[in-house]
Amino acid sequence: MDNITLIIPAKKERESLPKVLTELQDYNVKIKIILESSDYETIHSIKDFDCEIIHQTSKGYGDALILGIKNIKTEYFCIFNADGSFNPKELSNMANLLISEDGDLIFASRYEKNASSEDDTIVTIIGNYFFTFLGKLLFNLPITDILYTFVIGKTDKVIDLNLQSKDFAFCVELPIKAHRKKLKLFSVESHERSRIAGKKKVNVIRDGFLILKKMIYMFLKIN
Ligand SMILES: Nc1nc2c(ncn2[C@@H]2O[C@H](COP(=O)(O)OP(=O)(O)O)[C@@H](O)[C@H]2O)c(=O)[nH]1
Ligand SMILES: [Mg+2]
Repeated sequence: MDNITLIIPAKKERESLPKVLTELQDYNVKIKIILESSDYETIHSIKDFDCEIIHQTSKGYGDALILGIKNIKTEYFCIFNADGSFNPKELSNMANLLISEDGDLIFASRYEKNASSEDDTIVTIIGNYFFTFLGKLLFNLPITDILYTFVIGKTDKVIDLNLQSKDFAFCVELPIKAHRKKLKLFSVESHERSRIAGKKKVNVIRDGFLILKKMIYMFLKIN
């Protein structure tokens, strides 16, 4: 797996990120953490780990991922979270599938058969099903969990998409643009763990609205 770079956006994750990086020491992957320079506590918490830190000049989850993508030098990339909810044990299965099925992007899914989430609440389950349904209805997306954004794929293909969303609308811009470019995408089952510590950064109302707006704009081809 030395040809995979994990891009990990992090915001105020001083309790979780060191544990995530400790767990990742057993895996032969390159790691880039993308965060704001002012996030001193998170930066300090990972000073002893072998990973690259990339400082954002702007803000936001999507902004961090776009910056991370621009800096990848390996053939494959993976979007990974700093909160401990993604299990690195799933990486090799995802990477093997990408290669054996000659896919471009694989989207892990909490809603496939034999999948689960310890982090979902009733509200997030409803939201996730709603946005995944909308993705199928408006864009015919062949994925079963549009907002999870535990994604592995080919670096050159994702760079080509020229992604723009600086906020959580990134989660829908990625599969919609990829499908429009006729990339080969599919879902694979995943078990989401609960976050280790710290606070969830997604605000259901604010970010739900931004995501809905992005989907409508993309459907109408406004941007
Ligand atoms: N750099 C950066 N990372 C962020 C931002 N918002 C969230 N993240 C990171 O993105 C990942 C997903 O956020 P999280 O709170 O776990 O989202 P949720 O579990 O889907 O509600 C985590 O690693 C966060 O630390 C942000 O504004 N900037
Ligand atoms: Mg999370």
